Amino acid sequence: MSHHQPACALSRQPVRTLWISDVHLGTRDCQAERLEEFLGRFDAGCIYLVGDIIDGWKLRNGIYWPQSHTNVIRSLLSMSQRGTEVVYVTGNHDEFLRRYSSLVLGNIRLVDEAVHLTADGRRLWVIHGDQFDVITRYHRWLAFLGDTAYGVTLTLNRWLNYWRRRWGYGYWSLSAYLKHRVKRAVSFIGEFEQAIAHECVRRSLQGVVCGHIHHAEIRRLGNIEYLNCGDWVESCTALIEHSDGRIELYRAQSDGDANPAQPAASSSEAQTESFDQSKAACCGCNTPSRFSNSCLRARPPA
Ligand SMILES: [Mn+2]
Repeated sequence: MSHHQPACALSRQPVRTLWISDVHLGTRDCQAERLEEFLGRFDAGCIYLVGDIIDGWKLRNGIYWPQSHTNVIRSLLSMSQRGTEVVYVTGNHDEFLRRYSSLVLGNIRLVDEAVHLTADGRRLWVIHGDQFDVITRYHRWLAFLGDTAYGVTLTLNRWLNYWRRRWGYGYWSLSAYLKHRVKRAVSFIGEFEQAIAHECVRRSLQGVVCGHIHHAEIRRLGNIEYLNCGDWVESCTALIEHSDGRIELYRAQSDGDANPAQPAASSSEAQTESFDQSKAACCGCNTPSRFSNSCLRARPPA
């Protein structure tokens, strides 16, 4: 477990917007401590919670709700008290909230989707994304089944990393690895991205910020900017908009060191992180690469 050091209020980095998704509060695999540490680093004008923040599917099978999960909610509420606008975009795991959509509580808004205007004038669609996943949309039973298999992988992952830690190795996500291999192979991610980008074109928006597939990424799909927040179950990723409208993909490093500006250290784990980072910060190519890592080139400055 990482040591929890609440950032001093004065040292919070001012940013225009934060996006996080797929936190899955109410499940054992939610990395709530790391999220809370992340939230404490920034003073944001607006934060979008891009769905699957509270996992209603898991809460149905008995409550799992440790203090760290309450702390995340508390951090979000105190951000809103400090003046951060909070937009909660519902996802499929928190679909129980969808019946309250368009609820407004002070500067907290509950919506099914939103349009965000960046500092440099781009209009981005903010939506969880399950609406574009044929599996969750048309085969709910399959989605539940997949959810169970996913849960098993995450449990294996916890054990694996317990032993890796004991033997002095860094954190390594089995489920992220499997998902990358398997889902890429069945072209799940590619189709999801294409479908969502297509809808952006139809709505004449410049891009989309979504979550759902637990795969953080910033890439161009034709004329559409595709931004995925990732998750706080495995990868611990978020999107940050700076005051000039530039959007950055943030990856929390394990064990408390979460400074994205820092170059990777020499441990094997840090190398994995920087490998992922360069991949995520791609890319000039328009074709979704399903079987290769052809997106390893650095992204040209926008
Ligand atoms: Mn989802």
